[in-house]
This record gives sequence, C-alpha cells and structure tokens, in this order.
Amino acid sequence: MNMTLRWYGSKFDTVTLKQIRQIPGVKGVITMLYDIPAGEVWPLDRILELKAEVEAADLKILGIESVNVHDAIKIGSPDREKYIANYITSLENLGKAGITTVCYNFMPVFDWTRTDLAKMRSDGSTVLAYDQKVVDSIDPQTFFNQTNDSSGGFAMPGWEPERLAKVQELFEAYKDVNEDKLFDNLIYFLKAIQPTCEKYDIKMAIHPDDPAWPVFNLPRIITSKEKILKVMKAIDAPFNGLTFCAGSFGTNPDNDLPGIIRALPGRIHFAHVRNLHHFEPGVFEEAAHLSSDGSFDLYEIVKALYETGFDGPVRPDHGRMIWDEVAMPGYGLYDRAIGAAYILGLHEAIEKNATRK
Ligand code: DNO
Repeated sequence: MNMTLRWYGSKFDTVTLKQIRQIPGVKGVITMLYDIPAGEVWPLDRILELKAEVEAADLKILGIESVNVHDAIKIGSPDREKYIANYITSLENLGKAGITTVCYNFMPVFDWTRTDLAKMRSDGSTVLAYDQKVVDSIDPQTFFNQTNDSSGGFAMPGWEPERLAKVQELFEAYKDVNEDKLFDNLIYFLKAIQPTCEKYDIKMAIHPDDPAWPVFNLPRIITSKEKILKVMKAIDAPFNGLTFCAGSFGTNPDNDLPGIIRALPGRIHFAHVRNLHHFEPGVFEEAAHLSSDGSFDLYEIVKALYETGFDGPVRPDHGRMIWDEVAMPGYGLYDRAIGAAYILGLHEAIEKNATRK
C-alpha cells in the first residue's frame, strides 16, 4: 500500500507539499483541480502543471479525488450526454498525464454530510460529527447554509457553492429518481466511460455514501457490502472498483468493515482509513485514527487490506483539529500525519508478522 495525504492544491490548502513530504512514509498526494466545477473538462495543461508542482516537491500524484460527476448524469436527464463526453475528455487527459486512479461518488445533491464541523471533545480537540435528529429537524437549504456558514470560510469538498446555491432546484430535478433509477444511471455512466478507462488503464473508485443511509429522502446506493457487490457485478471489469472508506461504510454499525474488504479482492483501488465513535444509532463523531479512541478495529481493517493484496493508495481520512491548527474542517495537517504514521505502524507489524518465520 502507498501512503498518501489528500491535498487541495496550493491555492486552497493550508497544508503545504513540503509539510506532506516530511511525514514519514508518505509517498504521494491525492489531489484534484479544485476550482473546476463538476461537469467541466479538466484541461491537460492544468493537469500537467499540477503534476509538475507535486513532483517538484519530490512527491507523486497517486490518485485524483474527485472528478465529480455532474447531477445531470445522476438524474439521467437528456443533457447527461454532454457531461459524460466532458468526463471522458477529463479521463483522457488524466490518462495522458499518467494519472490512473480516480475517486468519484454518486450521491445526489449533497456529498458527505455532517451536522457539526467542530464538535468539542473532552481533550479540547474538535471533530466533525453527525446527529440524525438535526437533519430531521431542518430543511435542506437551511442545512446547506448552516454547513457553509460554519466551515470557517473554507470551500469544502463536495459542497461547491455554485452547485448548492440551487438546492431547491436540484431536489425538484431528483424527485423521480429512486434507488433503481440512480443505480441504472450509474451503470449507464460506467458503460460509457469503460472504453476510455480500459484504453488508459484508469481505475475508477466509487466512494461510498456518507452517511450510509438516505439523507433528506434522497436515494443512496453505495451503503453496504451487498450494494457495492451489485455495482461490481453489473460491470464485472477491473476498472470498475471501490474507494473503501471505513468512515463512510462505518456510519452504519451493521457494516462489517473487514468483511467488505475481504469480499472485494482486486476491486478496491483506493482506501480511506479512519475511525468513528458511535454514541447511538445515527449519532456519531469522528475520532482519532487509533482503535482505542473510536468504535472500529483499525488493526483488522489494515490486516484485511494486507491479506487481500491491496496495493493501491491509502490515506488517513478526516482528522481532528488539534494543537490550535486552523484548516479546512477534517483536513488539517497534524492529526492526519499522526493517522498516517499509525496506519503505517499497523501495516509494518502485520507484514512482519505474516512474513517472518
Ligand atoms: C469528504 C470526502 C468526500 C469524498 C467524495 C468522493 O471529506 O471523503 O468528499 O471525497 O465523496 O467523491
């Protein structure tokens, strides 16, 4: 496995490539052209410029998170063809630049959802948290505004203002999209991009829905082992893979996280490893990565990745905000660096234990 850190680019991220380079064991970044709205083409020169910047810092681009999918593709509206064509051009340009792991999601309207971006913990750190009761008590537009207002002025991934300024319109456009239709639209999209992915050996890694249940009655289709296996079987080709995200699948305590990994050998192209602390069904906060700080067994998660031969990029996921750092919620340097070192430590122990006589 190749350890990485997510990086939003020098214009948007408080964390620098130099800092990332100094985290032991981190070989590359997971990045994106953060200023390009979903649906628009990623120009080759911009991709090459980004690649050169990362390589000048002695790192590599080991994956893209995300080339976002336009809502027209998820809704299946007639203009989806234009957006699929644009997506294909972006993939071709990434392929030409030698970047071959692409994370994306198929969540309607909202990407990941949290009800508190800075919940105070007893040690004085702050974390992202979720309480279903809050979601149940407000309308989507108010929810979006509240999230935006509490982000500390940072543009957050998946919460692009230009898209979410139209929350009501989007809800209207999704009114006839149920789970089956969303699933069919995903398969339609994957079939359309398949030849390009195969030509450039691009691995598409769908990100699970976060949380793993419908939010504001919008359908969700990547929420469990059964559901992701259905997508993998519908197009049984290596390009069609998963971003295994412990924090997203793990929002539902019924999901057996190592079991999901073991069910998908060769189809996990990217891994997000982190921990959550569950309080009651539908109420959780993001913990430090350490097993003892949350509800997941990180040792078993890393062991399942190791034993299934996972060799793709892995990244620590959202971190706590600690040591007075000011950064995009979930994406500070310090706690993610601690998370990376911890995951690498687990991996080293598991590997030595498995290979030493
Ligand atoms: C949140 C992230 C998500 C993720 C997308 C992938 O911090 O985990 O925004 O990147 O869902 O497309």
